[in-house]
Amino acid sequence: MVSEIFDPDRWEPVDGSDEFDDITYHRAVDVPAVRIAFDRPEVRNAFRPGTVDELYAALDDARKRADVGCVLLTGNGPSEKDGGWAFCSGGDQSVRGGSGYEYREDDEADVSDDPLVREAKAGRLHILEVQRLIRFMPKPVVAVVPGWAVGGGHSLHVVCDMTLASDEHAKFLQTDPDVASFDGGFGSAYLAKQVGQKKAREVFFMGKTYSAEEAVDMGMANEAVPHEELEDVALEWADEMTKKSPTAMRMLKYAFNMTDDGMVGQQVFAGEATRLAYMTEEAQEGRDAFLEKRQPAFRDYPWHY
Ligand code: S0N
Repeated sequence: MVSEIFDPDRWEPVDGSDEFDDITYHRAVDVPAVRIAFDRPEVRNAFRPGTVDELYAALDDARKRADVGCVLLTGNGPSEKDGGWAFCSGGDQSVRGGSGYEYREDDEADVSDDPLVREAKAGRLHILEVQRLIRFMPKPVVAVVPGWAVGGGHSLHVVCDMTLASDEHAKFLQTDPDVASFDGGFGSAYLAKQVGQKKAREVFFMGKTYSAEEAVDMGMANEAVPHEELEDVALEWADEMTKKSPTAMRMLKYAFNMTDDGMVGQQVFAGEATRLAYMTEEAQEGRDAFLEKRQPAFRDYPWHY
């Protein structure tokens, strides 16, 4: 069983996804969407370095697929041990070393025999690379939260484009300062853009647990739905979003990002504008003129206003 609320008739495993140990990766049968799920319910879906490697690989695969328009990020459950549900409880504290999270013997994602590669990978905080991948991928990523979203797991839901939560089991909690950790990037500063400065400081400084309804009221989650319906509604959202113009969706995501992302946000948005400009006859005239060693006939093209 993948997860108690997962409908096997609506999904098929992505080729090669059986290589993953800590996540599952499926594509929907009738919607151009994928489902990527933490699969460590016994530790509330905490991520160890290998989990993050796998998550990055699956997200990057989804990013590059031209036939995928939406990514659903979730957590499998419940825990067989105690029935608890989680989206993700952040960094696995049991493998946290002196300067970050460490690969251990049972973490099979540490594939390199090269000691230099092993050293470079030691003590990593590369969940931040995953955050950037979510932020910059040209399609919506929805956090589908069936249970606890805590610490680095809370930061992941914050950086996702939208958050859908189980009204029964979803709980939102920031424990970073309880374990001497701090996400000073999207997890805190971007959260403040969503819920306001006072509330974001409360989330981190007080470490209160918020229900799905409270998260919606605060503006950090979009909707709370009955637990059993969570994945169906997530697919409905993906269906809705993937019926819209891929170009418009991409430009909108980057436009929303741009005001907060500085020069990098401008670069990403401008790259997409350049891609669109390349599709015009005017741009193709520039290329053809160069290849034909002649002056481009740009005066044949209108000065639009
Ligand atoms: C999630 C909590 C609230 C659930 O409580 P509950 O339901 O009472 O269950 P427990 O009995 O506590 O847990 C069940 C089992 O799961 C294990 N477990 C839970 N969370 C973790 C975890 N994060 N790491 C390892 N194990 C975990 C429990 O130990 C228990 O196991 P057993 O049954 O064997 O006893 C509650 O569990 C809780 O508070 N968990 C800890 C949450 C936490 O503090 N997470 C870490 C926060 N920090 C980060 O995530 C940093 C991440 C990071 O890499 C980062 C670095 C730099 C910049 C940014 C970030 C970033 O935040 O992204």
